[in-house]
Amino acid sequence: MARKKIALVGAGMIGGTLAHLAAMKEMGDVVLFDIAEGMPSGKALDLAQAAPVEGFDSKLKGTNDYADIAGADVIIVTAGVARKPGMSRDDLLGINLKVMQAVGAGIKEHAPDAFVICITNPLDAMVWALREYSGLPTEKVVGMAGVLDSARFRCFLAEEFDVSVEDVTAFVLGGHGDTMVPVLEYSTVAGIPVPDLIKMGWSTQEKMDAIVKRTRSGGGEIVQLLGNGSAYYAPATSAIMMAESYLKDKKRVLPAAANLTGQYGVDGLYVGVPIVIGANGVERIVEIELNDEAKANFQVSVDAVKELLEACKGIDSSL
Ligand code: TXD
Repeated sequence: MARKKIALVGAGMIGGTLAHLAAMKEMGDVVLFDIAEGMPSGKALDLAQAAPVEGFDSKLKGTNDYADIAGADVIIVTAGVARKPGMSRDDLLGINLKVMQAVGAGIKEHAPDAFVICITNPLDAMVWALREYSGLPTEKVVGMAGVLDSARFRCFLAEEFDVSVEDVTAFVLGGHGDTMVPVLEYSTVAGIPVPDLIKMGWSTQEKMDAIVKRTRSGGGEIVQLLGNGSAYYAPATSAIMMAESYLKDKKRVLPAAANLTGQYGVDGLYVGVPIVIGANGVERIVEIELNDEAKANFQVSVDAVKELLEACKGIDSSL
């Protein structure tokens, strides 16, 4: 049986970390694609030289040629540029939209059967554009943000409750970052919902509000500390979890940006919701009853995504 193939489009900070994780877990052979010359091959060679020490047999290859992603089972896209000082959100949108056009064409031509996970920001718009440009079925194209946002939330909750991160589950909806909607009623410690934990005296509503706020700006906190670039360890590990659920048909229930077709009253947009990821890609969209506050917050997220899509359509009228 042939080994699985994982193609990483964008071999920067997240791309390199994805390659390291995929190889260490022996998820399959790894191809690192980037437009930068030399760099993807350098990273692939460096990682290949870690193989004898770690004992993994995954083969690694760096490339500037889309033909090398042919036959990939999973493609994780981080290609693009991050916002630099003086650049507006629309400038960034215009540049990364062009990148998605190139990446979408490459995937369409060489790996139309892959399961594609998009990470490039602004996430909810870029995953939609990548789906449009690649022409892949909507259940085979998803965006990674919710796993990361909920991991940040779980990390802070575990710290506050002084319990293992493993016993904390978090439920988040909506867009990436500022418009993320944490649902406290469905966030738990070993099955006990957060509002009950507050009643039990484990924490206070004020502390929960502060944690929600910190989670929403979790990416910005790291950008400021790093001084050069954005988070990459947790984003990479989050995307790997989604890839594993697909490759192993685990049917994990994970928050991710998925194409909605009427769920939550939304049609034709990619928004963060809990989904089931299995061998068929997005196998189910989990639709729960939201309380009024969550509904209102979710709507803010949806409106923000709509605005971004309009901006994309303004830049490229073929969309
Ligand atoms: O939760 C989330 N979705 C995110 C998103 C969390 C953290 C970071 N998030 C976004 O991921 C971030 O705003 C960026 O848009 C992406 C990738 O972040 P990373 O830190 O890996 O960025 P790098 O190191 O700049 O890498 C981007 C690479 C770089 O090597 C470029 O040469 C390459 O993308 N690039 C391209 N590759 C292929 N094709 C094209 N056209 C291209 N343009 C640039």
